[in-house]
Amino acid sequence: MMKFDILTLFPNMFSSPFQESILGKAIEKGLIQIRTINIRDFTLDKHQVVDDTPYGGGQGMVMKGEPIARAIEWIKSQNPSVWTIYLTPQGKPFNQKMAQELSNRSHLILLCGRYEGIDDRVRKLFADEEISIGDYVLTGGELAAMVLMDAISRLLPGVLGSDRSAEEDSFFQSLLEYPQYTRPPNFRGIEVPEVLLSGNHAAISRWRRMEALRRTWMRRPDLLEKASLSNEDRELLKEIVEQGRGEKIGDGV
Ligand code: 4F9
Repeated sequence: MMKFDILTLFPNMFSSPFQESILGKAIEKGLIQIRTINIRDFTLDKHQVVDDTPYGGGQGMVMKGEPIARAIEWIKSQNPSVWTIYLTPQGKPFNQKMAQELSNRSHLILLCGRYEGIDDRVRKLFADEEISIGDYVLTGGELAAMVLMDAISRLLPGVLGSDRSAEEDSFFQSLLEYPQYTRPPNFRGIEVPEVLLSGNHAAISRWRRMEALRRTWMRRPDLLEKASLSNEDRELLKEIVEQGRGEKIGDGV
């Protein structure tokens, strides 16, 4: 069971996304628990002020440290070993390996900033880890927190159907996915590759590995540098390179 505590000024942003589909089921089954905590509830002043002007001047507002600190301390009083993540463009770029590592924890705090960010002292004191989901600026960390929760939750035992094999996942790790087809066999003049209808599982596996390598070579050659390739993979890749990079995205591959 994974517990997510989301610290946000906008808890309502989290109400619908996790009631749907696979994650909704995961909550029903008790595999994940999502609690939203409104940072404003941890202010001490009459007007519940959560932000203030930046020292040194400049655009916008900065989230005050005290309400965030008090909210995190309240959670830590329930579980001292909770792991606190701050979502920020200045953080470490999120990837599948980080999702896997985080899925081994049992309790995460996802701290979502708004405005021009949070007082740097509360980040320094309380953030165990800072994560970015990409090089762009959002209106706040909330959508980034949702991305993390989705990527982590689907890795937890029982969340996806049992037909998804962890072995297959690791076999294709750091490669792009091979193309998928379903009925009909001819769709608007394009046939399903014959091998997929052959029932020859060894041939199908080889074809899928080949097409995963081909797509990765064509679209994300940077991923191949880090991929752990077998000798057979290297043979397949040689074939692909000899066939040429050929078509671009949108040309049908
Ligand atoms: C957080 C952007 C994580 C990318 C937080 C504005 C953010 C973000 N990854 N943007 N607040």
